[in-house]
Amino acid sequence: MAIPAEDKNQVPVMLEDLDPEKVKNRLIKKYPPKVARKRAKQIVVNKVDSDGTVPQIGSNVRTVPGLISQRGCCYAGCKGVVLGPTRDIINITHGPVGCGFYSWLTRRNQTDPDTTPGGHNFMTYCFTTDMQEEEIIFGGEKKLKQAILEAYDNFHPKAIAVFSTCPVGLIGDDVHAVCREMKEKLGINIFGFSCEGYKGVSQSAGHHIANNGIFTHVVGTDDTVKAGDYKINLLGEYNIGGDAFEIERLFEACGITLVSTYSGNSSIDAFANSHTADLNLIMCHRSINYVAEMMEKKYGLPWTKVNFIGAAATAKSLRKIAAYFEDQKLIDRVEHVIAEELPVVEKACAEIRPRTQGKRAMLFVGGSRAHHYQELFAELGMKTLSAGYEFAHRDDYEGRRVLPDIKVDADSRNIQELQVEPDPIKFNPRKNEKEIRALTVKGVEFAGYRGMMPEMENGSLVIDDISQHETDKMIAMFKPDIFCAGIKEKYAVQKHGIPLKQLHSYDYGGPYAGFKGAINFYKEIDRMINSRIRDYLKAPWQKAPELAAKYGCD
Ligand code: CFM
Repeated sequence: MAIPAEDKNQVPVMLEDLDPEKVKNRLIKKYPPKVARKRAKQIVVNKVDSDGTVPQIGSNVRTVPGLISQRGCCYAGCKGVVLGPTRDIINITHGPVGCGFYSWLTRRNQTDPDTTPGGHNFMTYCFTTDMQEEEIIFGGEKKLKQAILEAYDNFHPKAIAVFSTCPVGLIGDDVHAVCREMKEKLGINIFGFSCEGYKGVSQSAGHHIANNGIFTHVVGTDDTVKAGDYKINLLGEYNIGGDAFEIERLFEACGITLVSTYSGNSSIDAFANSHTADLNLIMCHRSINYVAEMMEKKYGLPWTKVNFIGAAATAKSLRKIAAYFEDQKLIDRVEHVIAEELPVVEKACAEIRPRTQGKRAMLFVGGSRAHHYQELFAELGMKTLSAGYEFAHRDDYEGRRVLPDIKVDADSRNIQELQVEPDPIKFNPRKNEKEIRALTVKGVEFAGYRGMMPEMENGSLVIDDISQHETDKMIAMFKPDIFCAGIKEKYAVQKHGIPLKQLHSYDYGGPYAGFKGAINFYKEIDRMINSRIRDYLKAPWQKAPELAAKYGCD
């Protein structure tokens, strides 16, 4: 079937009716040859072989200048994503005021305010050195020391972290030396991050830098062993829209002790003794796999991948935890919780599903949600036509099995890899090799992640770091029923008459994790795709066709 013209009257086309290679060519047709060649590597027609191998996808490479990308910067990944949600560290942005101000409270990472005596919650504050020309010329270290001192005098926090913005790297301020000096002077934990916005190719570099810093300066500094039989850490869950609250509720119901979450609803004390837990669970592989790997090497803590997005995935993840601890009491309690909660979710889904069945979604988000949210859409009987990450690496697409084949380029080499050795005293393998093997046979896979592509249908288009141009083309060709992305894309997409669900901030909704979250999501998607509001709206060029020529593209 020929690819139809992209116009307002176009009826939705099924991807399976088209040759996906032709669709791909349509996406890159307008680019200059060099750009088209580069983008062609990042747009892949999915094909899953019987052993789970998928085609190679270009990812974690520089965005072509001039293309409108969804990506953020290294500073955003470090300060905003990984360290930002922790309530009781004073996070000082060393840089011009805009970097601090625009990264303040925009991610909807929620927290318990901690109203106990001596408890801190700095989430509602924005701390920055507000660099001026004077510091750019004569250096900003003096002002940074002053800012640390002022923050300390006013709040007496347990810890202060300093985040470098672009100019800091350019003028050569040594934030680490300043932090060491002030740590000595004030006697609290103070540490810095060289997470200048320009480092790496996206916020992914910032995740890595944040992981290194938290591991070096915080993890393992408190050996207090908490009470509880089944102690876990939840890594890569940031409590957007209250997701972590719902997951915490489930852990509590199951009798599982959560030592720390990296870093939704978290406190620095929890990171400090997170090495005393017995299992690391990874939600978002992209942003935090480094901490899991380093904790395994240094402390002997195994990690396993979980997913609490989707009702079935939630039940599966809870069962996985129970299987790991090999205790019938826990297994029974988890089964009891699932038996109590899952039918309620299934009932809600069954009511909504007739209205969502067969509808089509596209997801272009971050480094993990474009995968996880496909679960919820599948539960609603919906199809994911196309999906992609902004900044993920090949292992997030193709699975960790490709790790040895990933070529480390100059941009990645720029980000420090910590050399981690087993701790001479604290290293304690929680399971021996035999136990690990036996559990693997039972389906508890360790240090593994299959990636997004093996779980997507053959023929679906996987697009890394999608551009605005490609987004417009995809929408014009396929008219999906819903498009998932973020605030930067939201209104451009909605001008096509397609509802956009923000999968970063959840718009104003959530939680979407766990059992209760799944119900919230079903209802939200039903409301969005079955709203008739768009049928009543006409753009000026739809009312007056002569305007189409004026505003139309190719
Ligand atoms: Fe992980 Fe995230 Fe994501 Fe991410 Fe993010 Fe986010 Fe995201 Mo926005 S840590 S990779 S850097 S799941 S902020 S909570 S929603 S892009 S898909």
